Amino acid sequence: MKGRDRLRIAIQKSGRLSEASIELLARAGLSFRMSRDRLFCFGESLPIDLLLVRDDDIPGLIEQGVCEAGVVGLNVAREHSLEQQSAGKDAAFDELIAMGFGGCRLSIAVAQDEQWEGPAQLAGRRIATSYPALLGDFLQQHGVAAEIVVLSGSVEIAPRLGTADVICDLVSSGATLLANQLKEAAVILDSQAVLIGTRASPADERRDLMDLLLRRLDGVLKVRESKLLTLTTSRDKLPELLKLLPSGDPPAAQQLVGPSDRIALQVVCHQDVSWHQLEELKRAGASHLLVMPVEKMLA
Ligand code: PRT
Ligand code: ZN
Repeated sequence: MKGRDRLRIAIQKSGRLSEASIELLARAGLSFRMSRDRLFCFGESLPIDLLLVRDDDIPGLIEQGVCEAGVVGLNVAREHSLEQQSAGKDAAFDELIAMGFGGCRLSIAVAQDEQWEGPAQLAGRRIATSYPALLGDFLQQHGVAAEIVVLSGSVEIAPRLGTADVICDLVSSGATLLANQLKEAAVILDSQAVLIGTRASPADERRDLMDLLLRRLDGVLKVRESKLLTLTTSRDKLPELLKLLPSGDPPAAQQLVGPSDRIALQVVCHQDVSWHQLEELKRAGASHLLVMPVEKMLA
């Protein structure tokens, strides 16, 4: 049978991950033409197309071979893998790249006035969630027997409705919990959007496309996290400053113009540089500190 020569990636059609997924793929040099029914995006710059679907369908679509990769919350990927595991099957996808957006936590939340002392407190209680497999796994790891009440949405109102005592739901700012007189008690999973992809890599042109995509996304994500830090200082302060520099590439030093011992330092840092770090550097003798975003990088 002839292999396929176009790669398909499934992303969320409309929701929290949609815009950021398209934006990241665009930064990796992919451009698309949207079909009229807005279910498909034809890849124009590369033979990589997008399927626009509900996030929960993405793992299954990869398993069925409809697409080779997809962007989902780690919460969705892990829930699906655990479900497959308990049905005696292996998940057909790997978690390939953490995409750096869609950050949230899957957490246990209890009433604000409840004193939280640990998971043992959940024994015998009713816990509402849309993530029964992840919750079940957490309870099992802690040797706790509780009743899992599966709800597909509005989990946070279950305690008020009397259908559960406790909830296990996604939290980002925590405002929803607060509005429902609940508080975050224990984090079950730290989540963010991930690119998942077929475990068995396709034996045709799609394999090279997948490699190219992964390389480019890796580059885009590295650049996004990187900052260029420059500062000036006097030569005698250098040893102390080098100890304080955020982790990054080896710094470059240049003599400043004029008859002085002042030098300029330049370093590509692999993460954001905080105000606190800048203040520490200044105290140790740095001045003219600048932090700049990095646009493109080819190491
Ligand atoms: O229609 P479809 O099925 O595709 O979308 P969906 O409704 O299932 O998903 P969507 O768009 O709500 O979320 C997609 C993914 O975004 C989730 O699977 C998570 O990986 C991620 N994500 C990040 C979140 C949140 N942050 C988040 N805050 N998903 C849900 N929430 C909920 C939270 O549970 C609360 O009810 O948003 C509400 C606001 O949160 P607070 O804590 O800021 O108040
Ligand atoms: Zn969904």
